[in-house]
Amino acid sequence: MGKNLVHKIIEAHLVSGEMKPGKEISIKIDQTLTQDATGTLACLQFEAIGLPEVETELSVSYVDHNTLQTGFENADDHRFLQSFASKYGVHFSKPGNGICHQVHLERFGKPGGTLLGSDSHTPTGGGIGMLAIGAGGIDVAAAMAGKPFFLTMPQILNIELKGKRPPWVSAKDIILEILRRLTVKGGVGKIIEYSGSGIDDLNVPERATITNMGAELGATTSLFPSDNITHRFLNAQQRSEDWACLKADSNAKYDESIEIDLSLIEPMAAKPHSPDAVDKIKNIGPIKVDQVAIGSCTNASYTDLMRVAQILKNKKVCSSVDLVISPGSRQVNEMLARNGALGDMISAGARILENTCGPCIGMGQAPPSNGVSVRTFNRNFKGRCGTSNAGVYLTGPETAAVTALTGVLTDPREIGDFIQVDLPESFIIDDSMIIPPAREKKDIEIIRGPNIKPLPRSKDMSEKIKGKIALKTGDNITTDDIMPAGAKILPLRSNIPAMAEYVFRDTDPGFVQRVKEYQGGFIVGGHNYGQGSSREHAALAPMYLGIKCVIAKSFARIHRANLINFGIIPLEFICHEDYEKIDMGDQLMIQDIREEIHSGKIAITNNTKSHNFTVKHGLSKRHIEILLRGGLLNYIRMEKVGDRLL
Ligand code: MIC
Ligand code: SF4
Repeated sequence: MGKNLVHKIIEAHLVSGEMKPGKEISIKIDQTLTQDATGTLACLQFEAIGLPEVETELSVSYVDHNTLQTGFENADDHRFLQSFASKYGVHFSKPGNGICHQVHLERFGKPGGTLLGSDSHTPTGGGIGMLAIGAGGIDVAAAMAGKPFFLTMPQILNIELKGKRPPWVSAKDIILEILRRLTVKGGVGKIIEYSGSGIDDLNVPERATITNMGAELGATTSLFPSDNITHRFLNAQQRSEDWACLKADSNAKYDESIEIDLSLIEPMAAKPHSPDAVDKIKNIGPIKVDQVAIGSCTNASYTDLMRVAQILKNKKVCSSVDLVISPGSRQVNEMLARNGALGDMISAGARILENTCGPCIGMGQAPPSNGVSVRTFNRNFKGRCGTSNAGVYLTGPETAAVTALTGVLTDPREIGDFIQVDLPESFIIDDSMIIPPAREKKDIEIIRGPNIKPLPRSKDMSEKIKGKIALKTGDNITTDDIMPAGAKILPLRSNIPAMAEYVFRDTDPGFVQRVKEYQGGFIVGGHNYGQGSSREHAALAPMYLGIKCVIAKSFARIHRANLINFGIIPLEFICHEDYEKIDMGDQLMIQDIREEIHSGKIAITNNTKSHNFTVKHGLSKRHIEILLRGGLLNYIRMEKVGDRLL
């Protein structure tokens, strides 16, 4: 049997372990990416590790999330990040240069390489044939320190795209169809490898739209082969030397395979409040829309926005709709400005925003009360847009643009002939907003504003854990639920004590008060606890509040890793009836946890209900060591690297 592409790339980077699904492996990381909202902590953690310089081939620090400078906090953080980058050998992409994933794809991604990013949409790089994985900031800090990245070897799911997509069916519709079939849990424990004749019709940014939203499937990452289409894209970015032809062997073996006939796909939308609540636009019907937002790392490439501009050309946005457009990068924006497309958008009545994440993470442009917003983004979790009673529909850019004109959710096929937009022969190349690190690093001073507070440190695991259940949740709790974002809270990302005041704000406004009264304790969750973003604040802030264990039916990958990294023990129900039997406020007790944790199963006593039950954890030996030491930072600092003790 031949090898699939994922196995080829992992094999070339394997540091330890066996490539058997479920086994722990570690891989060498070639490149890292951080963004400002998760990057300040990653930088503090790198500093705490204590190396003079990063040890990767390339590390880039992007500022794209927190650019709404309503106070000094964000601007101070930007200065900190820039001085850190200069001192430690990291490239710094200034605010306004674009969204990390879009810029990384344009300027740095390399087929066959590995990329670890402190953002869950790092798999966007899979569109260029890179094994690109999202992780918590501390894992990225460790990779910057030259350490391998540890993960559970996933199963490889082959999605074969067959047939030809009909006109007006976009890459977004393809991934929405996959989400409809597989759900937000369907990719957990898997890497998705795309193949089939259908991929010949998808350019690199379109492939990146699909791998980007693999994050919504819960997949570890998603990957396309690197072929002539990849070569053409890299050539247009004046990077043809970075190209390599990469594909699976013809008789490659996969753990699982599914086929998708592209000719059957129609324009789709994900309905509120989950990316997998997908239906055909024609089935949802012409609901009235208040806002259309086009942009994000999913759908703000040059070809996406050119098609939007062509649809808007010589037309006017409906009087009851607010249309906002945020280009994915400065390169995209400048191309549109120079070829006149930006003028077409402005003339139609679009509000042009910065080249940043913006409304996607609730940094402005919250829809009106009970409003309907159609967005080309990747997440529509309740409240993420900034208005808790608004409904967000996720669509492709064509649907969004047509909807902005009609004022109701509209299938783009209704406007007539398809508008063909090709990738340009060459993009405008201007990397002047990417600042390389200093040559002489020694004397560079790190500039810290008052918003940057020292990292809270966790302590060694105690002998026994006794505490109350501070919250019991249902399935699919997101990290946006645990640690909300938005214009008010995001600026506090470097200040954990301040952030901790907002944990579970929208899900349960009484949580923080209660957990303080309880002096910490337990959280109980359903399936897929912690899906969504990579923000380690969703583990660090509960740790700061004294949470010791989360017991859930199952966990999302990155959040589980973040819990371990910050010394919170992720435990799983063996018998789901035990989940039913416990309630908020119950007092739980785990005796001899330091001993018991080695056995894989842990006995818990519910003192309130006089009930005993057993949970499992599936932690590796390394995870257990990390937890015993109270978290990854303490663990790394104890480890020897060569003959140095960090
Ligand atoms: C998101 O889309 O939720 C974010 C904001 O990009 C996060 C990172 C963060 O919380 O800073 C992500 O996807 O990892
Ligand atoms: Fe930014 Fe949104 Fe992409 Fe997250 S999903 S990186 S907030 S554009």
